[in-house]
Amino acid sequence: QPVTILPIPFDWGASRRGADKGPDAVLIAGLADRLVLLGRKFETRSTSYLPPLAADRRTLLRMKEWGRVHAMSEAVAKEIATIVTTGAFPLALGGDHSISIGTIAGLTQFKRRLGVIWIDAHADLNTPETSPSGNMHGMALAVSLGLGDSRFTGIGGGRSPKLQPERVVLVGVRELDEGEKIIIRQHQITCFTMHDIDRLGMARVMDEAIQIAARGSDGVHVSFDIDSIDPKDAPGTGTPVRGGLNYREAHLGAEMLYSAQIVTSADFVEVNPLLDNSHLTAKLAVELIASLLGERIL
Ligand code: DIR
Ligand code: MN
Ligand code: MN
Ligand code: MN
Repeated sequence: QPVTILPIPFDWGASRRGADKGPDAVLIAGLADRLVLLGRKFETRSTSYLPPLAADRRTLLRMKEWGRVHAMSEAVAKEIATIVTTGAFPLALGGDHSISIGTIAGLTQFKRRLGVIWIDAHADLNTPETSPSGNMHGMALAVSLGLGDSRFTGIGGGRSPKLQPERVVLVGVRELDEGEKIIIRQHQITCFTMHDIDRLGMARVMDEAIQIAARGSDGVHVSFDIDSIDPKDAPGTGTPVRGGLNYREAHLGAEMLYSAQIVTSADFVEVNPLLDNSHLTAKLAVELIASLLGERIL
């Protein structure tokens, strides 16, 4: 299956600037060469589908830059839907994690029972009411579950919620806001924290995550926030949290996802090259994408 890379240079869902340089950083770090080595056919879309976001000044204390996030999300949903109709594997390069509002809205126009594996230090389950920051990248998964402002839960047309909580799995979580803990309990969302990974090991956690996301689903979307990985290995990200996945745990997860043959689309988000002179983080993203798409040690 060919891969279509969709660069989404957008950082208004986060408080620090620079994640909009993520797609370029990942492409410069050699993503295309890596896919050629893998023998995967691919194309890279231009960013001309994005409307002129700079002119949009609509903002609210509890939903910062919502005008720009909204315009981006609608454009991304449309573009992802187009990619799905071509039969290609959509690979979205963020951008901050608010881009997943659009990717999931686009995918679920076709996949009504989409499973999601959300690999992240955070849960991104805030609503405007629970968010301490007002940053919309912290609301992306909530929006996809139909929680929050209707201008966002309805992105991409009609149906909300886009996702069913029983097919959503969080992996790598270690920093939750109080309101997010309540939402996880209320909706019984499966959440494998770093504590679980320490106790059970990454292999067991991924086996269970794959089962839960794939059960009864018509596709599985992997939304990979690079801040899930320990800041020692992924320093270039806007909200680093100590105690994350190590290099091999992250690869094992990606390799197991490929082996399971369930993944139908992916996002790689929150790579911020302005915070990483070493360029280590973008390189790591390339390696993980390769593992997710079938690269093997032997
Ligand atoms: C925090 C941080 N929970 C918020 N979220 C981040 O602002 O809602 N998500 N950084 O990736
Ligand atoms: Mn910027
Ligand atoms: Mn995130
Ligand atoms: Mn995060």
